[in-house]
Formats: sequence, C-alpha cells, structure tokens
Amino acid sequence: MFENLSDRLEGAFKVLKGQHKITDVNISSSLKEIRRALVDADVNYKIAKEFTDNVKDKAIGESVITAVQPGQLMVKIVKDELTALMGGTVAEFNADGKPAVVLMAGLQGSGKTTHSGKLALYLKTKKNKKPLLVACDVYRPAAINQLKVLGEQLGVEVYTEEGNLNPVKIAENAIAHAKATGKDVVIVDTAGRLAVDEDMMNEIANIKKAINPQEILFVVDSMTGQDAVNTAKAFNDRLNFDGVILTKLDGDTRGGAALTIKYTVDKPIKFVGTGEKMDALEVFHPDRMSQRILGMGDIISFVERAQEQYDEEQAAKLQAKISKNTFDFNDFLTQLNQIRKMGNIKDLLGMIPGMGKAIKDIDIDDSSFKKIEAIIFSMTPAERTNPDLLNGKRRERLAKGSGNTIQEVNQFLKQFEEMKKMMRNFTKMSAAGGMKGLPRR
Ligand SMILES: Nc1nc2c(ncn2[C@@H]2O[C@H](COP(=O)(O)OP(=O)(O)O)[C@@H](O)[C@H]2O)c(=O)[nH]1
Ligand SMILES: [Mg+2]
Repeated sequence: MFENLSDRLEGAFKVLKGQHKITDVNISSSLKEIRRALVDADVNYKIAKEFTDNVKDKAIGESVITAVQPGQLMVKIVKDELTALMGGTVAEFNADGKPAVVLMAGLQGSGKTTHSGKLALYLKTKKNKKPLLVACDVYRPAAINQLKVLGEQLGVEVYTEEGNLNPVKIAENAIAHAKATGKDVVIVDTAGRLAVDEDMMNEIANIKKAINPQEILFVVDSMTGQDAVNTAKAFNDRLNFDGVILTKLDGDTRGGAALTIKYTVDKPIKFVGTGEKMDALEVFHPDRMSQRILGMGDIISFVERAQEQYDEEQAAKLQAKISKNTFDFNDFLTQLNQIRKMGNIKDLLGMIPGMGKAIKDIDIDDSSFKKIEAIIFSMTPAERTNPDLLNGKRRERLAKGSGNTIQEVNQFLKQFEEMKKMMRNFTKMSAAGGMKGLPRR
C-alpha cells in the first residue's frame, strides 16, 4: 500500500539529515521533494502546493523553539498535515435506524457488490446488526447472482426480485420486507456504468429520493488516482453522499485518491477495502494511515487484527508447550493458520514499524506458506510430533513427497529448530519479568 509515496517522502526527509537547523535553503529543497512526491502520487498540483506551504509555515515557526533534529521535525509536521488532509479524525458510520438504509453508489467495477457484502459482514459481526442485502443491479443477472452467492457465504439474507427491472420499486419493497422480518440495516447494491452518465445518475438519484437513505456511500477504486477524485466530485454534486469507501487499497502504490478525496469533496473516507476477501474491510483512521505512509507502521491496527483472531485458550496451551519444549509440527500448522486468518501476510508485516521497508522487495505470500505446509503434510503423525525422528532417509522422502529439494527441507527443519529455541527464550524472558531473563552465555 502506497509504497511509491513512502519511498519518495523518505528521500525528501533525507535532504535534512545531518542538518542542525531548518533554514530557508535546506527546507526549500526538502519541500520541493515532498511536493514532487505528492504530484507523482497523483495528487493534484494545487493541493500539493498548498500542502507544502502549510508544512513550511509550521516548520519555520517551530524550528525556533524546538531542539529536535530538523529531519525528525519535518516527519512529524508532514505526518500531522497528511492526517489533517485525510480528514483528521475517524468519521462515524451511522447504522442506527428501524431499519437504517445504506445506499451504495459508484462506477461499474469499483467494488460496490463486494463491499456491500463486506459491510454486511462488518455490521453483523462487529456491530451486532441484522443486515439485509438488496440486489438493485437489475440489468445483469450475473450481478444479482454475485450478491446472492456472497449473502449465502456470509449467512446474510439477500432480497431480489428477478425479472423486475425497476430498482426503485425493488428498493422500496426490500425496506418493507426488512421491517416485516426484523432486519435493522438495509444495504442497497446498485448498478454502475463504466463512466459517469446521465442515465445512471438519474437512476441512483431516483432511488435516493424514494428510500431516503441515512448513509449514501460512494464506492471508488483507489487505483484510479485522480480519476477517482473526479468521479467522486461528479457523484457528490448529484447525490450529496455521506462518505466514501475507498477500495483496492491493497493494489494502490501511489495513494493520490486517499490523500485528496476529502479535500476535494469535503466528505470523509469511512472505510477502505484491502482485498477481495469478505473480511478485508477497515474503518478508515487518517492518523494511522499517515503513519503507514511515512513508514512508521500501524502497530495499533496490527494489534487489533491480532486480537480479533486470538484464541486465549489456545495461546495458553501453546505457551506451555513451548516452555516444555514439546512444540511440534502440528502446533506449527495451527500457528500458520492463525496468522493466515489475519489476512494478507505482507500487509500485516508492513504494519510493524520499520518492517514495511525491510520486506518491500521480498516475496512473502501464501505460496511460501504452502511450501512449508507441503513438507509438514508429507510427514507421518509420528514425525510431526517428534522432529528428532527426521534422519537423512526420512528427509529425502519428505523432499520427494512435497516436491521440494532436500536442501529446502533441511533449511525448513533448521529454521523450525531455531524458531523453537527463540520462542523458548521469549517465554523464559516474559516469565522472568523482562530483560533479566535473557539467556546468559
Ligand atoms: N484486490 C481487491 N479487489 C477488489 C476489492 N474490492 C473489489 N475487488 C474486486 O474488484 C472486482 C469488481 O468488484 P465488484 O464488487 O463486482 O464491483 P461493482 O461492479 O462495483 O459491483 C471484483 O473482481 C472484486 O473481487 C479490494 O478491496 N481489493
Ligand atoms: Mg456490482
């Protein structure tokens, strides 16, 4: 996410490295770099210019009174300004109502249907709501089907009227159905077009008028950069929407849309989509996002994500196994799955401060896990619980069975032993209450 921008900004701060004071001269080359970085991230020039003007004002004002290094000071000021540019604080998503009605609007392919599903799951699991999904993309049978499949997968009812080509009527009927069946949030998925056109705008405006939604969410593909911002403007002029869902952030290396939508239409980003899976939805936090952009990581989101998936009981068992040195390959598999449930590995690691940069060029994905899994799956139950059994002959068999080379098997087994050792040290350390417990040599 936003790798290009992160790199470029880092370069801009380097200009100030080793300088003891902010001066007109050194700050102006740093600011120029920041401005270029923003423009290359697909931020409109006028916004980029205003941004660096603000940063300059603050930097010159503060440098007189503060003793911190100019480079660090700039990072802090830029972080605060990025946060402000993206809206400053978290924008409330209001799902209270009897029922609350949410209207999804946006171009075709922006992610409306996918995010209708994600939102339903979010409301169901995190807000304890009973959502109803409504298929108002009536022109393509495949679109109705797509929503039905999602609903089934999520255990959320989907309201459809096959053959009815009047989305306004369907939406009205759906709300009546929601009332009759005790649903408290109605999420209306609509049809998009490839580009902004009058028919589409009329249709969505008519739906809005008929059902009076309390949240109109504009769904937009972040990878389209400036275009996303222009489309947002067109939709907002017509619909006066309440908030934005910025999708496909997992594929966005530049960040222009995330940075400038709020500024341009004065409507907040409420959610971001970070993947195709149904749980790849995050509430948008401007401050955490600017920290991520500046490579400071987002440890809060990381911990939250971990806590959601964390099973206390399992963790206690694991702890015991580690300290008794009986952690085996079965436990390892369980751990792998636990991590996997948390989402895209690379995104996840990128949230740890300093890690994003370190792993930027390394290929970490599901397939590296699959390799390891294949080795473990090739083991007999006895081998899985007792790694010491794995002599040369058995290792050869594992290599053949898993489609790896013998070197790869050896390497994994070595890593496994090292990891075990490390985990034991960690548990000893925490048991002894911190650094005191570090193993002595
Ligand atoms: N990587 C990624 N893909 C997404 C995301 N949101 C949607 N997609 C994909 O984008 C495509 C279009 O999404 P869809 O919901 O059908 O768009 P719609 O036409 O607006 O309803 C589908 O292939 C989705 O799987 C996201 O946040 N990340
Ligand atoms: Mg759709």
